[in-house]
Amino acid sequence: MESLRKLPTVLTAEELLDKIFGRSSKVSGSNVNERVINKLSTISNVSKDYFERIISSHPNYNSLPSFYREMVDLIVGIEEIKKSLASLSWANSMIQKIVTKSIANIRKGKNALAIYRSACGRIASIIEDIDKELRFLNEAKNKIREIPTLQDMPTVVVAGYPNVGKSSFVSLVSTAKPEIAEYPFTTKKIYIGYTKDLQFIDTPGLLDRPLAKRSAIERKSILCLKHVADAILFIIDPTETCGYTLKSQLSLLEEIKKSFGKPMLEVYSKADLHELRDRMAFSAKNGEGVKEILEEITKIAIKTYSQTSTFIAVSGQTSTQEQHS
Ligand SMILES: Nc1nc2c(ncn2[C@@H]2O[C@H](COP(=O)(O)OP(=O)(O)OP(=O)(O)O)[C@@H](O)[C@H]2O)c(=O)[nH]1
Ligand SMILES: [Mg+2]
Repeated sequence: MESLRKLPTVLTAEELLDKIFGRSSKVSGSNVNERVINKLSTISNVSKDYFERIISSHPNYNSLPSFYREMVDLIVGIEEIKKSLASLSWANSMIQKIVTKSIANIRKGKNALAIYRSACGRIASIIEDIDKELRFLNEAKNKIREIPTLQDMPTVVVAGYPNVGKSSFVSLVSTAKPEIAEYPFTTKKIYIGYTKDLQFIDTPGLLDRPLAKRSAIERKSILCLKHVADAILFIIDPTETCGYTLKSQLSLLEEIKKSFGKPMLEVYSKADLHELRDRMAFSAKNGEGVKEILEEITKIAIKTYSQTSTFIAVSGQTSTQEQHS
């Protein structure tokens, strides 16, 4: 999502005051009145440009595709962003009013320096008042930039309990290089990798529990399963070396089948450690089964993708269903 990647850095109140007053300090004029009016105009222009640039850099969140909209809402909160932007808008209009009024008073012959000092004091306190919102928007930008941009192509979401070997599989078959470690919840964000035919999404591990109890990290996985998966590769670690029982992993599997109704391939990981072959099995250690599973999931994902992507002949344009838009 280009608009989300391009969100600008937001200055703190102190930095913004330095910027505004730094610029106005360089302004001159042929007499005191003219100089003060020029300084005030500069303050007005610099702050107006700044606030408008920040506000307009944000997209209309309600019209974003659902994956991005829900992801922003999950990791930052859309209402919070809107409230913070409204505070910036408020600060901007207050500053414009102060400047307009001050300039009018100077033109009426009132003491220019006294008016200038009072205007600067009021403007500084307005900007200090929105320090919290400015900092929030900067943090929001950092978090939002981490949301990966998805391609419109057959997409496999890899899911399962923590520590079962999801990232190991994704890093073997695709360009993604997520961290792999012998403890649960290693993966905390969404990793995207590509094969020749597929977009692979490695997700944080899920526990078998109701949605209301899920952590924000788990909810990222849920959003991928819900909005972007053409097919789900569900990885089961029957050795239980992941730290979770086979029973709870199978219970999660049933839950995901019921909740999303997406085509799914369920496979065993860590095939070097067990003999179970009633499902396809792979080993990230010795490579057994990896190629076969990749071929199978590629077939499934391509088939679903081609069925859900609808070609609309009207006006000769190609359009796709919501999940690919
Ligand atoms: N013996 C063996 N160990 C494996 C295999 N695949 C993964 N592991 C080990 O299992 C542990 C977890 O692997 P990850 O790929 O990080 O698991 P994950 O499912 O991505 O874990 P989270 O990101 O925490 O949900 C690591 O110590 C891996 O080395 C395998 O095929 N055989
Ligand atoms: Mg992982």
